[in-house]
Amino acid sequence: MSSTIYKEIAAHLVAAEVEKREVEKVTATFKPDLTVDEGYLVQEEIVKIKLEEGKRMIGPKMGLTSLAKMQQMNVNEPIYGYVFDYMLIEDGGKVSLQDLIHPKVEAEIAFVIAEDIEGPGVTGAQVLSKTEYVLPALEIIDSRYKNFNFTLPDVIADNASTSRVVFGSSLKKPEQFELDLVGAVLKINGEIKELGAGAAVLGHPANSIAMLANMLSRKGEKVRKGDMILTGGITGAVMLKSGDFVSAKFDGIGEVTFKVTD
Ligand code: OOG
Ligand code: MG
Repeated sequence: MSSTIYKEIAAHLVAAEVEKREVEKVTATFKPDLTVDEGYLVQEEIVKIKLEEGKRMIGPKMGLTSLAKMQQMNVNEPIYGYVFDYMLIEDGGKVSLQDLIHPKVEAEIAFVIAEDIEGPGVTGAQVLSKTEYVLPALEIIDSRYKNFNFTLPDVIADNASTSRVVFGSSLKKPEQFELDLVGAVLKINGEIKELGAGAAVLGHPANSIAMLANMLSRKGEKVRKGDMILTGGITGAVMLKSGDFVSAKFDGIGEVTFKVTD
């Protein structure tokens, strides 16, 4: 099939993001038989549009890597998407609801990669030996689809709902921790909303990066030195409202916060 339809769907989803309006899922409109591979073709077109607009890519991210997330979104496989510079919010910074559609937040452990990691066959242990730092992160997801209602190909096409990312300012060497045993607490206005441990993410967050490297290898790509990568929400995501003060704390690793405004 010609790539026109993927370009058309990509332009439609980018317009929804830019105009801050929700749209019906692709499988209910453009293409009921959209496959996972085609979802990634649409995602690639979105990446092209952003790069053509002069946006800088920060790196890939993983999503739907914990049971909590898979159950909440009613899908059963991890996916990846891409983070761009305009999505970054500084630690302690502000996110305005006016810039977004219906944002939710999730607590994640992020990795800074020390050396290129090329699949297939990459293991979590290999990832750890090529990791410079780990750090706390909060991802603000904002599916362009009405009510976050999507199938696996839909959410892949929508760049995995990626919208904003707050990376924490405390960088730690990974060998100081058993990342699977690290506890995570997500609070809003001081109230605990979700909690979990690193092991929620595919047994160990490093396994998420290994899976990413193995998935990227299918199209001849790799995880790159310097990439700062989200490994996926440890718990379910929580809806945001104006005035929320959001914090995620990871035992020994540190805390990351932001504030929600109108
Ligand atoms: C898809 C994005 C998932 C994660 O960390 O699991 C994701 C969604 O839930 O809308 O970023
Ligand atoms: Mg996420």
